[in-house]
Amino acid sequence: MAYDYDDQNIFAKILRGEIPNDTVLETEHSLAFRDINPQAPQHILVIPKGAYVCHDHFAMEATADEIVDFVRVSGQICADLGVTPGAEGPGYRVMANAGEHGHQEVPHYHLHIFAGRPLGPMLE
Ligand code: IU
Repeated sequence: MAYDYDDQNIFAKILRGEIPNDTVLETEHSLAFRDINPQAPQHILVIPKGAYVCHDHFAMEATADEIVDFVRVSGQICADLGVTPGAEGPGYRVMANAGEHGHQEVPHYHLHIFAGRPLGPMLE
């Protein structure tokens, strides 16, 4: 796989502190912040701090530490929101867009977490 990472993308600027964000959780390898245009009462984006373009890029080239940190952050957010079915919460959705057919708008890997309302069927 060969990915050209555009370091001028908006999330790269957020990571460099050039643009403000509404941070929910930050760790050594990951940052989670509120989506600027929320599609649900809770809409949080989780991004790795590393320069990964999309899900498969991250999954195949990130270190084990980065991957564990990222997945744990996503789970911690769900727990913090109180939406986990394991604690009798109402549930949530995690989703990652990739490339043109996936309708990815920002070319820095990000996981969407949606919660706070019934989310309906997965695809339009
Ligand atoms: P997508 O998966 O690449 O389509 O999602 C990009 C998301 O980034 C989308 O939900 C935007 O509302 C969100 N976003 C943001 O939170 N802050 C920004 O400055 C920009 C986009 I530009």
